[in-house]
Amino acid sequence: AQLGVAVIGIGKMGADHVRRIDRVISGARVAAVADTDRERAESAAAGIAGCTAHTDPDAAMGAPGVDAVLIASPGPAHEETLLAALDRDLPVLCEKPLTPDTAGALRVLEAERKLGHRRVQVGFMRRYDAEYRQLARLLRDRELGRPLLLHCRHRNLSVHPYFTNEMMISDSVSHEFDAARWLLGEEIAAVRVLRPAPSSLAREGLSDPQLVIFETEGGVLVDVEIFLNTGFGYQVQAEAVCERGTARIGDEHALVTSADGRWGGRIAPDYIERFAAAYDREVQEWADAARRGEVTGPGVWDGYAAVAACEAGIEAQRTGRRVAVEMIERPKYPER
Ligand code: ISE
Repeated sequence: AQLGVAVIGIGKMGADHVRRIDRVISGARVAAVADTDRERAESAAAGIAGCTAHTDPDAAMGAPGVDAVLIASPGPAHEETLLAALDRDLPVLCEKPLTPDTAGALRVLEAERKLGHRRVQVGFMRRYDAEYRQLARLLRDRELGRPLLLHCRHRNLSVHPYFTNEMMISDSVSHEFDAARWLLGEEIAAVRVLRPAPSSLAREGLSDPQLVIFETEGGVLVDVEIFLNTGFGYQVQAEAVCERGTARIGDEHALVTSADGRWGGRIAPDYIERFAAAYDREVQEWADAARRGEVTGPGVWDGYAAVAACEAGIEAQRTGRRVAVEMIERPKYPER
């Protein structure tokens, strides 16, 4: 039988996931949608056979045919929906951030631990990107020796005027925190933030770009250029510097044209396009695992670790100091 998914939050990401579950992946269908804006929910449900529209996430989770939940609402709304989903023992795919702060993340961690099995996956889609996977394998197998440095560039075409300095860490750099933990297999120990004189193209008050530098427990240094108003496109790049060589991803060399005395290629405008294949694979693997009663992707612990690093990052941004990441000891946790 197909996995009936309730999609909570029909913003940019939620709408894309509805399309993906409806038309791209196999073995799953959209059984319900919820959005605080009723019209949005109704227009998302229209045309999908058997899909009901709701304004209340809990009503969507309880709707007929719902076996799993995909949470794509704004971060501050995640905790309540996560706890309700765990209460119903439903498999969850939750977009990042897991929660806005570590206190909330720990409550989710505790609820899942009490349930006795893993149910929640966090939407760190870079783990499903083909190039990231190649880099992860190379680093894990120590093909170029031990990693020493990781240089990251994370650039957006533009962001909404409501984007804050804090969100540059919690919404954007959270991906590098997770990617670094996953690529290097180590927790993050401390974070620093440096800010150049901002671009005049960023809105007043937004310190764009910023340089976020962090250390892993094993002493690898990671630097992240976070630049959200580039005006030219969406770029996510990483270069690992290892003892015997370097490895680099995200250079977009897919198609290079030569014409009119110039050579060049296209830059994706946003994450929806840049990570389309990664999202497809992420949601397909999540749904396949959910049908077997398993979670195979990044879980609550990974979500918590990223939130803890973000908290330190925001403090470092505010104070200009090096801030240590504080985390609880990893609890004994069910494997599946
Ligand atoms: C957005 O929320 C994302 O998750 C994107 O991957 C990131 O590039 C962007 O900066 C965030 O706002």
